[in-house]
Order: sequence, then C-alpha cells, then structure tokens
Amino acid sequence: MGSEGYAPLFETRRAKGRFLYRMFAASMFLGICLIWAYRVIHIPTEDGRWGWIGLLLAELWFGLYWLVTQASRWNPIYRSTFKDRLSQRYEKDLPAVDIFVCTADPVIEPPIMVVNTVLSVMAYDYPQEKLGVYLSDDAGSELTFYALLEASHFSKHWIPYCKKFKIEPRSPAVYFSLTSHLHDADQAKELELIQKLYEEMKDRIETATKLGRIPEEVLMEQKGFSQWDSFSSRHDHDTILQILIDGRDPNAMDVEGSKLPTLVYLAREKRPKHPHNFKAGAMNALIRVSSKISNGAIILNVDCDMYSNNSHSIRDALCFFMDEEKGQEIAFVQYPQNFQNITKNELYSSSLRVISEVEFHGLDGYGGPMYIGTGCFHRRDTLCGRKFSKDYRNEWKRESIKTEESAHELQESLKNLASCRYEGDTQWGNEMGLKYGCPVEDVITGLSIQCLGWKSVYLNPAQKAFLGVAPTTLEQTLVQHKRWSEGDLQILLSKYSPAWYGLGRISPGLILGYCTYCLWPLNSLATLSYCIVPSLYLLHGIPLFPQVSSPWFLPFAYVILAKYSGSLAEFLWSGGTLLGWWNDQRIWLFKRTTSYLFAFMDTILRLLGFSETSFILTAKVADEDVSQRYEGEMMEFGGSSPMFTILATLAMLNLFCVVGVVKKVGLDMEVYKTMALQILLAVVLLLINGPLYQGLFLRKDNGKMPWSLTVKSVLLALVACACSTYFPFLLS
Ligand SMILES: *[C@@H]1O[C@H](CO)[C@@H](O)[C@H](O)[C@H]1NC(C)=O
Ligand SMILES: CC(=O)N[C@H]1CO[C@H](CO)[C@@H](O)[C@@H]1O
Repeated sequence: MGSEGYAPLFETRRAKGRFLYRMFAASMFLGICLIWAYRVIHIPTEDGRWGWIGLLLAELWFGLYWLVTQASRWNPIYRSTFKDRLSQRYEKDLPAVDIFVCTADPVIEPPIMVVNTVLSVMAYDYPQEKLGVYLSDDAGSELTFYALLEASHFSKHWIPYCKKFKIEPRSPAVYFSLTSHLHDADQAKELELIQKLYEEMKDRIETATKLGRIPEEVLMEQKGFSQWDSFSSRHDHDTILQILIDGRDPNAMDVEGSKLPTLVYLAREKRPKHPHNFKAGAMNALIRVSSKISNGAIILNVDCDMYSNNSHSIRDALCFFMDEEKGQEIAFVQYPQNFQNITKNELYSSSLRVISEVEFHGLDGYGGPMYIGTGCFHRRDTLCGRKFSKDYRNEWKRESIKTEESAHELQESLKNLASCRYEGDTQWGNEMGLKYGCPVEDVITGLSIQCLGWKSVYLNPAQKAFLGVAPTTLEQTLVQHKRWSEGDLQILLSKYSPAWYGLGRISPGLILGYCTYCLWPLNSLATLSYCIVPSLYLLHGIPLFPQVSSPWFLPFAYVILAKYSGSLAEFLWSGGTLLGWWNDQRIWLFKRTTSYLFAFMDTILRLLGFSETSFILTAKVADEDVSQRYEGEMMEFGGSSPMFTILATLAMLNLFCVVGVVKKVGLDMEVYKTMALQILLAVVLLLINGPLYQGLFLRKDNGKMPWSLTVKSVLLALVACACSTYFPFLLS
C-alpha cells in the first residue's frame, strides 16, 4: 500500500496538561531541595543528633525516589485502534493466535473458574480455526483435565451462542450472573437452554472436585486419563499432553457446523530433582508444544483467573502488530491487570489503579510498558529471543503445520518437548523464551525483549479486556507484594538490570520507569525511620521539625500539601473514591513496613547465599466468612503472620508515644506549637492505623488479631519506649 493512502491502524495521543504537570513537579522539587538544605544546615550537636540524621537520610531517599517516579508521569500517552480498517484490509489474512492459560493448583484455582476463563478466550470474535487454546496445568490435576474435557463439549454450544447473539462478556459464569431478563423471545429460549447445559456441566465439575474423583464412565470413555497411570505426585510425573479439540480435524465442529478452536491440555513432566522454574518453565513448554500444533504467530498469555471481558481484544492487539508503518517494531501489547471483585473503597488497594491509569501510560511514552505476565499479546518470534532489525517483517501467512499424523501420534511425538531433559543444553530460560531464576519472570523477560531493540505498547480501553481476582485478605496482599517487590529488586541486581544492562539499550525515561518498581523494597528503611523516630522523640520532647513560626516550615508544609493533593487528584482521576485513597495510603504504609522490608532482607540473605527462590500463589477463593468481611470492607487479620507483628508493634509504639505526650504536657500549647509537624505525623499515623487498633482490641469476629499477637505487640512496644527512656543516649 502506498504511503499517501495510508491510514494507520492505531493512533497515539499525548496527554494534555503536561506543561502544568511539569511546573507542579518543578515546584515540588524546589520544596524538596529546601527540606534537604534545612536538614543539612541544622544538624543538632547534642539532643536528637541520631534521629535527625535518620530523618535526613529518609528524606534524601524519599526525594530521590520521588524524582525517579516522575519518569512515569512526565510524558504519558494514550492509544486507540481502528478495528474496522483491520478487517477491511486483512480479514482474510488474519494470523493464527495461540492463547496460553496457566494454572498451578486445583484448590487455590478451582477448575470451574479455570474453564470459564478458557471458554471466554475460545469464544473470541475471531476466526475460530485460527485460535489455539492451551491450558498449562502445573499441578497435573486430573480434575482440571476433567473440567477442560467438559468445557470442550460445552464449547460446541457456547461459541455459536456467543456469535449468534454477539453477547459480552463471554465467560459463561459472568455472563449468566449479569443476564437475567431478555426482551428477545428467541434469545430468551436459547439462553434458558444454554444456561441449563452450563449448570449441568458446573454441577459435574464441582461434584468431581468435591469428591476428588472423576465419574467412572468418563474415565472409560476418554483415553487421555490413562496418562495418569504413571502419575505419582504433582512433583513427579511424566508429560501429560492431550489434544482435546484438534483444529486440523475437519470434524471439529460446533453444533452449527462452524470450526472450533484447537484445545490442548498440557502438564509438563516434573521430577523432584529437576528445577521446574515455576510459571516461566510452564510457558516455555507451551511455546514449544504449540509451535508443533497450531504455531500461531501471536501468543496471548492470561492467568487462569483472568477471563476475557471483551471479545474484540485480539483484533485490538493486532491493530498494533499489523500496522504497516509502525507495527514492525512492536514486540508485545500489554493490557492492564483489572479485577472483577474490587469493593468500592478497595480496602487492600488491590486495583492497582494508579499504576494502570497513570504510570503505565507514562512508561508507554518512553518505549513501552513492562510485561506483567497476564493480558499480554506477544509475537512468537520475539518471545523466542529474536533481535530487532529494521528489515524484520513478520510472515503472517505462515505455513500451517501439515502432517499426516493423527492427533494421537502427534501427541506422543510432542511429549518430549515438555520433558525435564529437553532444555538441558539449550538456551531456553536464558536467550530463548521466558527467563528463569526470578520470581517476576514476566518483567525480566519483557525488559530483555525491550533491550533487544523492540518496543511495547500499552492498551487500556474503557471496556476492560481482562478481569481477574484480586487478593481478598491483608495477608495475601502483603505476601503478593513481597514477591513482586523482591523479584523487581532482584532484576535490578541481575545481569539484566535496567540500571546498567538497559543503559544505551532502552531510553533513560524507561530505565527510571523500571526503577520505580525495582526500588520498591528500599523504601522500607526510610519509611520505618519515619514511623518510629519522630514519635519516639516526640515522647521525649525533642523537636525534629521546624516550628510553625520558622520560615523553614514553609517548604515542609508545601511539599506535604502538594504531594498529598497530587496523589489524591491522581487517585480520583483514575476512578477511585476518597475513602479508597485513604485506604490506599494505609496499604502504602503497610507494604513499606512489611512486604518491602521482608523483600529487602530476603534479597540480602540471598546475596549472602542463605535462601532460595520460592513462589507463593495467591488464593483465588475465600471462606464464606472471609468473603463477607471482604465485601463489608473490614480488614482481615486472622492468623499470626510475622508481618502482622510488625504492623501491630509499630501501631502500639505510636499509640504509647501519643498517650505519653498528652499525659506529660497536658494542654500546654507552647509544646504543641514547637512540635506541630511531629504531632501531626503521629496523629495521622494513629488514624491510619485505626483498623489495627480495632483488630487488636475491639473486634470479636474471626478476622481480628489473635490475642497472642496483641500481647506480643504491646510488650515489644513497651520495651522500645522503656529503652528510649532509660537509655537516653540512644536518642542523643
Ligand atoms: C466488562 O464487559 C461488560 C460487557 O461488555 C461491560 O458492561 C463492563 O463494563 C466491562 N467491565 C469493565 C470493568 O470494564
Ligand atoms: C465477582 C466475583 O468473583 N466476586 C468474588 C470476589 O471475591 C469474593 C471473596 O472471595 C467472592 O465472594 C466473590 O464472589
């Protein structure tokens, strides 16, 4: 196509108001510099010297980190696509797309949820014969396999229904829960039928899950189950591979006589002695196996809880890859991670609102967002380690795999690709596929792709493309953030560190963008010093901030006001609520004093050679009791995690300090005036920790803090106060 008549398949817009934002940021920076100056000039010679230096270091860190975070706000861009142009030009030549769904535990990730995700992606608005759906089951669970088998039957009814009535979303469970009343009588009748089929399938799957057993007649009928004969445990079994729907087979039809997508179940071989490399290992096995079955040029990766909420997402993503002018340099298209079960004021701040609505658009302005492991479309070539070159042209019209082998023969011949030994002397996990040895394999893989010269794209449409399940307890939230932040810090220290490996390979803005996340754990020390030092010194009447009447008070006041109004504005603009923002601030604090602290310490221990990578899944189901508290936005503490001990101890320490001061000075306004900022800080901490005090003392339900923890935290906090009283040199 000539360039005159060229109409692009996508459009990129710069954010409005960038100049205003930059002025605002410059004024903040001026304020921060003045604070630094104040700290350096006024270091006390006696009382409070150490505390002062602690705050100086913390403020230095906060200021520098704030600078780093500006990269993701400096130059945001927004993308939109023209799907009609895509259809006009390429409807006949659309590439094959392979979809990888990863699951790892039938208890944490119930089979019925997994098959709903699978069904939602099988029903994409896309030529079904060009779709290949692969489920990787790292638990090698017969139950999940059984559920997928059921789904393969149900899909024959479900896909034609979706296409006929153009329904959204295409996860059956969600669709039925949203659809109750239809005006069209025809559709109403069909809805009733299909819903009945679904309920029956659901019953069978859930019964099997509950009993932990597959119905006898199914075992006889489906030969695939014989692959479990040699299965000894989820950590020790042969490759299990089953092509449930073979797209090459002319008989693979739905009830209306249209082609069905290929559907494959894979549990790669596992042996106790072989490292299996978690999700990265599973993805790499899928890449190899799929290359011999459907070999789609584009690979979509979704987590098993993330159903597709928009049947056009493939077409949206293809608008980027297939754009004649700019498409050649794009390696992956990342959608945000959105969630279906976020409560209104998001008690655990798990919607990641500001990251998806603000920061990722900023990263996109500097070369593209990170790959976050779900909701991401890749070129198969780049995922396999291809370097960028100007002459690269993707061959969309690939030869599809033509073999005379039956599905069964093919299956047997491919098992080797998913065996433990296969990767032995290859570059898999290193130069090829997803990288091994990092708890956030996705981020490091995306980074290395960008370092090979590719760009990525962030697409955040109003109708969300993928919806997953967010953590519903405090502990899950904190543990998840520990894993993320620890992984990100490891990337910073790894061979692929954005800081040195990225230098010269990706833009400086993007390096800073990555550092925003890689430096998360380091925030813990500065935050701890800010939570402990000012309160403890307040208790002993030692001021650490300028008095209200001093001109140095101004930069503090300005930075605090500007920072928090900016953050509030950002949060509301991203679609949050006022209370949601307040909750977000609380989780901000909790994450920094626990998740990031543990991530930081574990990383140090690992550097010294004491511990190993582990991967903890976050649960996707919760007890009735816990769910109710979640929906009522009441914080869940049940259980005694060391993280809770830290939170509770910090909260108690702060409470004692405030009570101590009030007792000591009563209503002497002079004291309050000289220490206004310190008191403000202590009071804000008191308020933000509110749910902790409730959990420690006031609540009676099962989600409260255990008594042992209450006692422990009170004792620890008392010891800290006593130490500072009886050994005043500690504070000197
Ligand atoms: C999911 O899709 C439905 C149906 O199209 C839409 O109404 C809803 O707004 C979407 N959800 C989100 C969070 O965008
Ligand atoms: C829509 C949805 O799946 N909501 C779930 C969110 O999480 C709670 C607690 O686990 C469940 O009870 C909801 O069903």
